[in-house]
Amino acid sequence: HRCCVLQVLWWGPRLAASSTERLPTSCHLHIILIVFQLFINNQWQDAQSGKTFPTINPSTGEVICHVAEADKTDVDRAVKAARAAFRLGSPWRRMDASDRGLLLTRLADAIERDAGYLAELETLDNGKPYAISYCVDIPNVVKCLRYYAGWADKWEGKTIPIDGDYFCYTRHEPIGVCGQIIPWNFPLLMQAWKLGPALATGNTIVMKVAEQTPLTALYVANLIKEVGFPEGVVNILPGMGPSAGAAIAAHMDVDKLAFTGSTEVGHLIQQASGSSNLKKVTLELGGKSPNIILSDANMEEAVEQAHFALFFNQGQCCCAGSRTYVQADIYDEFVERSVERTKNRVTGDPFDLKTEHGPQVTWETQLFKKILNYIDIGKKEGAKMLCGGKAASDKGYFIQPTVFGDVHDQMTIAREEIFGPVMQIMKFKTLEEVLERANDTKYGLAAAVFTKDIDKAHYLSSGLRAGTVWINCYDVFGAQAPFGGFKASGNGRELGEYGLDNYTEVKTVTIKVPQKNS
Ligand SMILES: *[C@@H]1O[C@H](CO)[C@@H](O)[C@H](O)[C@H]1NC(C)=O
Ligand SMILES: CC(=O)N[C@H]1CO[C@H](CO)[C@@H](O)[C@@H]1O
Repeated sequence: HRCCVLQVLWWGPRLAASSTERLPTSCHLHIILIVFQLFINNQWQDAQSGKTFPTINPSTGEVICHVAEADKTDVDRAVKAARAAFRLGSPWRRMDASDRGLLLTRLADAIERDAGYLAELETLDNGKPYAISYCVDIPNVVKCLRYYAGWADKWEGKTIPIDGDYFCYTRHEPIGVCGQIIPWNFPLLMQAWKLGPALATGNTIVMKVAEQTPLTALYVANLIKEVGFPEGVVNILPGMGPSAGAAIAAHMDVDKLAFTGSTEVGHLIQQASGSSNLKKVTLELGGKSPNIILSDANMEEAVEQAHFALFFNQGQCCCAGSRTYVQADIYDEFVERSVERTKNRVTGDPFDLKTEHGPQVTWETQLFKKILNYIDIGKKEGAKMLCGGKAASDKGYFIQPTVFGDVHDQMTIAREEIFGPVMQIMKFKTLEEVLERANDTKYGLAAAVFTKDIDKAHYLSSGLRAGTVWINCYDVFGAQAPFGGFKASGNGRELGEYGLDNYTEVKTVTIKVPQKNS
């Protein structure tokens, strides 16, 4: 294997010792390599400044390794490489669409081949339970890339019958150099959501990965090179938002920016586009998604799904069901059962296959401490804390799964995105009332309804102002179905055929058709 290796890490033996079921180890030797530099033009490079930053294991608070830290000059280098790769006549621009699809398929195959290793790395760096990394995140990464591989040679324009003696058609062209900024809650999956549609449509990429969780993306960079993507098509930069992220957002030679993260930063990104080159911006931002449980719902399933809707991924989901509305006549029973379920949530070492709940990703004030602060505010504002409420261990960034009952709509914990394992349960009486209350938020990412009554399901799903509505389920994603937000939850859609639109420029070509043979 010809990659340049700065440091080598191997956690294999440690995992084998801590898990009963050893997952596939058809691992090839080269998959143990990971480089902690910037990936620019298919080469591993140090940051020009020489700076590095530590990435932390959230289960222990210990430093895993130091990673090169990109800033503006490195972004410039990466954009130059991406621009050169996009030039007309370049190998990437001349490549058959079917071959672009094949490269994506091969990337999916390589990720699948190395799934065990990638899942270990994801859990080490992010803290999510290994069973989730291996059984949820990685398979969805593979499916997403395969789905978009299929689109590469099927994304067609139209012929249009305009008036006059003209032949008019549209071409779906790539937008160009795409900046992509991805978050730390699903590092591999968010990387795939961004790579898939951008590459299927023939763009080139400068991707900033989250400084909290850079490792798996760098590993995937290796695979991108291995499967044969031409130089400069994908460039991957670990770095900080205010330096590397801001430099991409304000760059005059970046044609499009796709960002997933907080609404706060979404405002900055959109402004940076407005004050630079009006690059196209798609945003997938925060949420405070309502999950509405009607009294006719299957109680056991509703309790389990509402629990999952909030606590999945330690509550670190943009679409978390963080306002649980329960109809008055089943409210008491629902609350009691939810508290019981939450107390039984298995919290601990994410490498233990029984663990449901790992640590939060970081200690930084904006995450771990912010969550504990929200819990305090909840108590002060008069919500009833029914379980949890504290840090769960003195080592690592664990927070006890926490449930609040008797929450009112105007309380801070009912309005702001907590992004942690804190559940808010509210009571409602009528459907009209709950619809008004559910929509009364600046966000509009997702919503859910639990009921056996199809009329009620339709009434609520058509009235809810959200990009995704789940009925009798939660967090069901498919690469085929679009995802994105109404209101301050974002612009544009990811996944599905709709996701291709936001990586495409439509070019109208009109040709005069002679009416007689000259
Ligand atoms: C995303 O694509 C759709 C369909 O072309 C378009 O209407 C929309 O404006 C795009 N959104 C953004 C933010 O680019
Ligand atoms: C605050 C808000 O947006 N309320 C709306 C919620 O949705 C219903 C039905 O679509 C509207 O009537 C409300 O105005």
